[in-house]
Amino acid sequence: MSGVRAILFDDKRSYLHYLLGAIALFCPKITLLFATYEIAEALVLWKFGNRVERRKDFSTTLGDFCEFALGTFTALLLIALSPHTYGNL
Ligand SMILES: [Ca+2]
Repeated sequence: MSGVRAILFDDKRSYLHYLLGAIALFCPKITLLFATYEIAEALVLWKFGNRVERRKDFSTTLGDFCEFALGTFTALLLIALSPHTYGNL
């Protein structure tokens, strides 16, 4: 079966990605650092890994970005739904 797959929460670092995504809402520079790290990691594995590792790494890298985005989305949602925010409406 072909297509693009994102493997989410595949290891313990995934929770760190999620947390970093939430923190990035308050410190956007983290997004740049995270993206740089993920792209560098993917390039190293693409250059030196075998075919299976390359395909798996693309899915896990995409998953890492999704975890990060989910963390940001969760933080945004919690802020939007907090009573403090409603108080300002
Ligand atoms: Ca992951």
